[in-house]
Amino acid sequence: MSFQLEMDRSVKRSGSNVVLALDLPLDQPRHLLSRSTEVLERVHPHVCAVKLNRQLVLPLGLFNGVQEIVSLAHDRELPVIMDCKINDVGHTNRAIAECYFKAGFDAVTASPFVGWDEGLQPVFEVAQQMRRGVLLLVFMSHKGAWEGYGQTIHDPETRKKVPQYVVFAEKALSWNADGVIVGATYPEKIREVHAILGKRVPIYSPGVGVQGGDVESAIKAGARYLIVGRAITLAENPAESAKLVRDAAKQCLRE
Ligand code: 3DU
Repeated sequence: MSFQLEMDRSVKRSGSNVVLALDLPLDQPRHLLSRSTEVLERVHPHVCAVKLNRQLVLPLGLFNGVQEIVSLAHDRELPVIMDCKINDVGHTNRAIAECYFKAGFDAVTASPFVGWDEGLQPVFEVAQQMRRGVLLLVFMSHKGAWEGYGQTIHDPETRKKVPQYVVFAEKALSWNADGVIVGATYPEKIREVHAILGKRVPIYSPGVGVQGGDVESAIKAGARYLIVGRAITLAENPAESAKLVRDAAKQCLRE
């Protein structure tokens, strides 16, 4: 089954389009592992997928602690995304993607700044071989995202002046990406990217809550999935917070 189909099924099954970013403050590895599994156990009925970050992989190790979390998510029927933002040269990119896929991850994130030839082509190749997904960063959620994703460039193919993120959205189509990332803090960018991608490539939007993004504006602009971390993981009641975000998103999708 393709990653996109897996996500569609998970949304139908869970009734949620919230991806839990399982980010927790640094701690002793064994505390981090038990806290991560505890949050996941509480929150899993209200989300459609889990996203892990290197801030968890580094202290826990990929084939020890992290694999345990991946298995737990799979036992709860949730796909797991590794937010590793791959951005090196091809042979190391391929090895990095392969490691995460062997550990059980269903998709990885990657940066289109490195290009296709000897860049992301090997990542898409290994993802296709192992039937996993690749999500491309198109416009990140932080303030400085403008400096890279927002710059105006001369498109070498058309020789026209275009915003960098528009070129990246077009690459998502031509490279057959399984999704793109556009920050919820820039709903106008979500709208523009959605106009390019339509229903073919879904938009995953991080930045809701602590970073200042808003559920309603992200969904109404065209985000299919919301990636939410600290607003859930650091809440007094993570399950309740996840439920609130899920219900707010559902409400906007109905309107
Ligand atoms: O701000 P939050 O705590 O909801 O976390 C957002 C997560 O999404 C976090 O793991 C971060 O690494 C990831 N992310 C962004 O915040 C922005 C991006 O453009 C891409 C990923």
